[in-house]
Amino acid sequence: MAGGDGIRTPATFPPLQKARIPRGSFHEKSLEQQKKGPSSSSLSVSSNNSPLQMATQVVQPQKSLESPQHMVTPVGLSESLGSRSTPCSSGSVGSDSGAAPFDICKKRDNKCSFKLSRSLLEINREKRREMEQFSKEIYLRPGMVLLKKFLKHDDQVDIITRCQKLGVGSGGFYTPGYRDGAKLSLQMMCLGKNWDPNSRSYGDTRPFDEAQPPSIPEVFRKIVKDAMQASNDFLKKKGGDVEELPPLSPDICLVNFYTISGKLGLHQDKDETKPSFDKGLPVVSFSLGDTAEFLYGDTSNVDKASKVDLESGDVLIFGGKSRLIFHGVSRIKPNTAPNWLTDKAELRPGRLNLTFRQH
Ligand SMILES: O=C(O)CCC(=O)C(=O)O
Repeated sequence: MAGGDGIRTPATFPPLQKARIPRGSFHEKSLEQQKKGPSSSSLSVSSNNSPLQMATQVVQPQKSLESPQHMVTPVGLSESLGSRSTPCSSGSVGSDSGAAPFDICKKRDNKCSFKLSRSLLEINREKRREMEQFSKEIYLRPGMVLLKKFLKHDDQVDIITRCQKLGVGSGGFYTPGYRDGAKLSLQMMCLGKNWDPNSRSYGDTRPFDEAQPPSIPEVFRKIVKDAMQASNDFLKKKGGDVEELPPLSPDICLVNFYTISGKLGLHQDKDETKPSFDKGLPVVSFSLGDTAEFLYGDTSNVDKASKVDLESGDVLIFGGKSRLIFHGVSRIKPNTAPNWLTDKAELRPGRLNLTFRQH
């Protein structure tokens, strides 16, 4: 494990409240706490007039056929980020041992086929509308590219279906929880290698049940490769001194399922190896289901972070100069998943996120 101390960890930490978590874990600190600073215990966030705010606008596809606009905005101080601590890949010191495996999909019929609650005609109409919004690349900053709507519809359904099946099996989703029994409203599963939130290190099995993480499906690797290719083609076209990113051969995938109250505090992904960082090997992130407000910046200061929406089908890549950016999820926007997806894949309300890395 490279990166020394602050692996996937914010730079500063508030006093522990409920959980007895090893000091320094980024799970300790909610976004709210990060905004307020280590000494604050208040839950509300007030002003939106911070001189530290930086506003950036880039192009984003809209729901209509008109000229697409994508907003990348600073994190407004007026935004209430709630008091929950960071979920999922944040904050686990235990598991839900004995509990039924978490199913990211709603109930299916006995034959395991999907029940459609809306007519195929309606679903196809919505799919056509979405396809007309063509995919698009957005340059967020050096080393950081967002591929809007990159994941094909069938691939999105396939990814959810595979994660659902893996998630209810051995090494599947579990509820990260605190030692005192407090639970977080987010589920996590690792593929390839296990990432242990307590030691912030990778291993072959997970400490609490010795389960081996399932392997990364080959189809997922192929999509990662295609996304890297698309990103580099885009960067090449951009020209100038824009850096292309080195190819990633992922051996780790963290799968997070955020419920609609899920969040993830600003942190860096620093648990991979030094050679991986030295080469600037990127993190490739798939978003499915409800939209996430994603924060990113050079420090763990939420007020200085920029914000971009990650919608279902989006692929975010950050490597090279952006490999160690601070990033997190400030909120999940309820009811924003495309209807065709929730109908077909029967995904629960919330968001599925897969981040691929190379150890
Ligand atoms: O959900 C996301 O988009 C980010 C996930 C993440 O930062 C992580 O798993 O380390």
